[in-house]
Amino acid sequence: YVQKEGLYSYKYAVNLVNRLHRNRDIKVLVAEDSAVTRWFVADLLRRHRFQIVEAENGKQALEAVLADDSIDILLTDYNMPVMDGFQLIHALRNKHEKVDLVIIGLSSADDKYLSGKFIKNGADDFLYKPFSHEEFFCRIMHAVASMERTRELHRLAYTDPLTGLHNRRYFMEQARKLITKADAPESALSLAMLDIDHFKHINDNYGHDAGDLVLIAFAQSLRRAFARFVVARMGGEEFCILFPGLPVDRAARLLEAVREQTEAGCVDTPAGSLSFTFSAGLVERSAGSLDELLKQADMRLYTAKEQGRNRIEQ
Ligand code: GH3
Ligand code: MG
Ligand code: MG
Ligand code: MG
Ligand code: MG
Repeated sequence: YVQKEGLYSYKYAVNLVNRLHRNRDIKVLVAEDSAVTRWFVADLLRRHRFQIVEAENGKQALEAVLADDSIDILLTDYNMPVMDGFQLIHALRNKHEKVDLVIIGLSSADDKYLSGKFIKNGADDFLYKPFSHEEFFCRIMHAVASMERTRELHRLAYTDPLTGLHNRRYFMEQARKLITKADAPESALSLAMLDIDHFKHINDNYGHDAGDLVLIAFAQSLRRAFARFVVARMGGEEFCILFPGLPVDRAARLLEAVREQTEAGCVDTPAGSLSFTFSAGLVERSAGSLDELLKQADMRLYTAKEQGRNRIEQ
């Protein structure tokens, strides 16, 4: 792999090949009214293996982004007919709350103020036209790196490291969103709070590592059974599931199947094969807040425990 300065090292070349391979998953929208510039930019991007979508003006670009959630990066010109670059960015950032989309403005070098205006309107970066290939790729790869960092940060912030399920933070955010969205009285929404029975005994008798394996196995069965719903580990051996669109009796039937399956199954650990059960409190959304709903679910869970465990209280 030769460049002006000489040969790249083997390690650099391998990194580059991997990078190019990953670029295949990244979709870039080029919004530019000049066919020549659009072709030039798309050609550069194609060389780095990006997926490319093109738009001839701001309106087309806006429609493309709204119709296709998989667009990761927008490269936009300022001066375009129908809708210019600033109007486009403004609509995306403010009206449609597209916060994850990386936006890079293309400014002509003869207007020194454009770059600042791009950033103020919500662009992440800008490029003066004409640009060198080197700068173009540096800017794009910088944007890709920052996009990947942000996504990784999101993943870490919303995932429980032991089980890989969503965590409490994710659950609370989603629940709050869904509860306000499902405000129409006809759209049901159920919430279940699950807690493994006598989990302390499992830790005491089989060891903490075996306890961890039980949590992982339980999380796996919840993920499989409730793939369509929001499942989260709230902490310790407590899990919550949100069932948008399901009234309690239907959510109860689904949960009951998992309760039976859990009771009948077992988990293999180095300390031996062990079985466990769980209890759950199940509620349906009424007029109250999320906190009230959680409190109610917790009370029912407490009742399920009092009444002998391994049961679902609704
Ligand atoms: P109950 O049936 O009333 O729910 O009894 P319990 O023993 O399940 O409940 P308790 O709250 O007394 O004990 C929960 C235990 O879970 C205590 C804590 O040490 C353990 N625990 C919390 N997080 C973890 C974890 O990540 N791994 C393991 N192995 N244990 C954990
Ligand atoms: Mg233009
Ligand atoms: Mg407990
Ligand atoms: Mg417990
Ligand atoms: Mg508990």
